[in-house]
Amino acid sequence: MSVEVERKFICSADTLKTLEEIGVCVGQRQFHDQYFDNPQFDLTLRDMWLRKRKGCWELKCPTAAVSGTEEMSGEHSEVAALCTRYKEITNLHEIKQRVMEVIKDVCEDRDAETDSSQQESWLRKMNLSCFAEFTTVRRSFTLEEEGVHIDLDQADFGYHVGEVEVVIPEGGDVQAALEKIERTAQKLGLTGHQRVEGKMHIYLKRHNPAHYTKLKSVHIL
Ligand code: V4E
Repeated sequence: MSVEVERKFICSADTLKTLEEIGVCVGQRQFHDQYFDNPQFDLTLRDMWLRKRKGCWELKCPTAAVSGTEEMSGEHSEVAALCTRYKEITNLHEIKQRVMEVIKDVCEDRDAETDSSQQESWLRKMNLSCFAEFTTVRRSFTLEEEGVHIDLDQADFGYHVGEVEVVIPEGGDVQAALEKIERTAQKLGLTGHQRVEGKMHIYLKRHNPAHYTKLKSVHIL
């Protein structure tokens, strides 16, 4: 299992120019994301994000609380505050297990009526349906700094956002990842001191403001 440490940023014309100078564009692709939850939003209210992209499932979950040995110094805590950290689970069996631990309302009869999409009967059993979907055009860059990946996303609802990302193994060196992200942010001339909103923030504000407000009130968004 891996952990994604990531800082989002708004990509100004100047930032783009710098990125094109110091980074290598490794490609552009387009994908459609569908996010799933039950009617009570039991997953997202636990900061768990179940997604299907290009036929593959992924569950992003919060990492365990910062332990004593991992405590951040002042400088690191500032960087950490701008970043998110999520465990990424891509094994479908494990995803189902994790989701089942949270969703108590599992009903074996729910798929009795139709078997048109038998493969995904687990979604019906757990009463999961798509609550958000959008298409993204993504340009990806790498930098000389090892393990740093930069994506520039353009969502089909008109939001542009960049992210500097470092993926580490579970239990890996979070501080080293934060340092790489900080060095990259400095090279790109990023100045913001507040977390930048992701695509989901903007999508939910527009399409499900009540759920957006709920997630904000419990500090998940
Ligand atoms: C974790 C999360 C969501 C799932 C999507 O995560 P995100 O990294 O924003 O999307 P994307 O398309 O870049 O995924 P990738 O291709 O890197 O796998 S939706 C909302 N969250 C929580 C969240 C948060 N609380 N704060 C910020 C800044 N971003 C996401």
